[in-house]
Amino acid sequence: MLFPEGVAIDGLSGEVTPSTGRYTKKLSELGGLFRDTAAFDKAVAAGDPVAYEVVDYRKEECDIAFGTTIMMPGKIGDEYFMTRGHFHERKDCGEGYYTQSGQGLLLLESRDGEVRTVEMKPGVCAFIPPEWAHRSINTGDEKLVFVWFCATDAGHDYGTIRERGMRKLVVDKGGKPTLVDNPDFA
Ligand code: M6P
Ligand code: ZN
Repeated sequence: MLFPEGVAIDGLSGEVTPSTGRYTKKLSELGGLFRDTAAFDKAVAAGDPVAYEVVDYRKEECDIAFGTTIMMPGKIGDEYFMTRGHFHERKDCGEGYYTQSGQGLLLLESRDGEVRTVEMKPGVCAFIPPEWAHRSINTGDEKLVFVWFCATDAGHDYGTIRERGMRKLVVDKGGKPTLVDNPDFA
């Protein structure tokens, strides 16, 4: 039987207490994500920094799960540190991202090619509808910390985005995050 409990979420560190799992994505695990491969190789060789960390609170016997994502600031070429991006395997599952600290941009793309962005800033909860791929991008100089919540069995479909990329990129143009066409979009 599951029992209720309060879960503390620290909005600055992203720590979840108690948590049920966590993983860290180092830059070297994100090969193919950034266009500037020379800058990527250089950053990996120079210490392979952590790009983001995901902490979760999930119980397989329950339909909802939540947790945090802690994204480090950084850039590879003119692209900011970002998550891999995914669709959900379950076609009826959306997600919410409630930003607690930092600054970012959520890049979304529907199955039929619509593109939208939602600003990620403290106090804003982004609604991610089902069948929209989503990638979070830390456009600031500090950690970007947000709480996510979705169905426990929503599932991650990474293949689609990994194989053909997203239609748009968010790049630093003169210090401003700017949405541009992805020249490599297949
Ligand atoms: C959010 C949630 C997680 C996801 C994480 C990292 O925290 O959507 O489910 O795993 O971002 O994103 P990705 O898995 O695309 O690298
Ligand atoms: Zn998701």
